[in-house]
Amino acid sequence: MGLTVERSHGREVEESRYQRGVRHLCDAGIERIPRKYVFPVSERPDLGTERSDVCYGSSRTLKLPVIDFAQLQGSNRSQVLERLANACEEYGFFQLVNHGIPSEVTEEMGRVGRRFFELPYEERCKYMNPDMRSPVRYGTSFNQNNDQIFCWRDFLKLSCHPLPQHLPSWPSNPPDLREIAANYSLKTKFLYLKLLEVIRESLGVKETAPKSAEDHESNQMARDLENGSQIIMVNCYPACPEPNLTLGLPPHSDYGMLTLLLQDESVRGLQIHHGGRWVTLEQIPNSFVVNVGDHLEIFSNGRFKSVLHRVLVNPSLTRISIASLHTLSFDSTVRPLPKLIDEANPRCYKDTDFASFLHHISSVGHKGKNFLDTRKLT
Ligand SMILES: O=C(O)CCC(=O)C(=O)O
Repeated sequence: MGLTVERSHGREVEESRYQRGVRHLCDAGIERIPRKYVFPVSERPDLGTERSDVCYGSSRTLKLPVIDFAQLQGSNRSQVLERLANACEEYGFFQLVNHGIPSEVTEEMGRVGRRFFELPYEERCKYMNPDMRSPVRYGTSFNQNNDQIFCWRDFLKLSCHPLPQHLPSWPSNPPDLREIAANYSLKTKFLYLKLLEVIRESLGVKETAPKSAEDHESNQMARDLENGSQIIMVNCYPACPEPNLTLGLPPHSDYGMLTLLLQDESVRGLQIHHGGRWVTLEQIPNSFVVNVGDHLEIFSNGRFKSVLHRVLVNPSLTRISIASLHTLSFDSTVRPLPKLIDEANPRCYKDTDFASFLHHISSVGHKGKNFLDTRKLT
């Protein structure tokens, strides 16, 4: 009896250690990863024999289609629109260059994100909060309340809309984090809205004076998108002594319309599921990796794909990435665009909203594309 109580107390102590995050675990110094982080053999990454730090996981790499944002404003617009639509259909991802956000803004954001994770645990943990709905959260794994196996990631979540409401609750340390992240959020929101305009055009939607109920609905949606949700996730994947046994993030799709991802230029790690296998994305300096989320897959009635992706960890380098996730406001509804529904292309998805996604992940968890699957009409 005494032994059982002691064991269960030991497990609780271990569990509370993991709840403090990977960075905290690594600060204590470890040579092997605890069992809590070991994925089943079938879910582990195949890292081959590659051992160099920067090229880690590079045995199968992929160059994403490149979209030159500046060219969308010029005479090549229709060709770029076509390339964009093809990328969203075939890969669910593309790489955006010449996007107009100065490199100082993106570099500062990456640096301040890194500095946040270098703060002492006592400072970071002020923002620890197990409630997934909380607008500001420092946390670990994917969903630390539900995950049986923890992934090798800590994160800082910053809700950005409306900014004046949320800004005062963002971390006050590092002292310049609020200013840098606020500037970054405004610039990425502007870029997202521009991109979405282009994406809607590539799906055949034009902003016109409303002539029909359908036009009204479409214009209402444009307004909803402007007032929509933006969440910045600063992801930190500490160097891992056994990267072949775990993942920084397990396979998942993003819930929203679009995600603009700023990758760590010196450490690869993002893999997408393409052509039936996992491939590591090659990086292009000064670019964003942009991906289609579940809401855009629904809106496009399945034409654009919200593709599974996951993250590898590195044996000796800490990787930082900044994901800016955009979608409708919390209570707006997304549904397939009526223009894209006909006899040959019947409606594929039920109406959905952000609130039901949050309810789904906090109760069932988020594995693969399981949320999108619940929205499918068979
Ligand atoms: O770190 C990355 O490269 C990807 C991050 C990601 O997939 C996410 O935040 O959902």
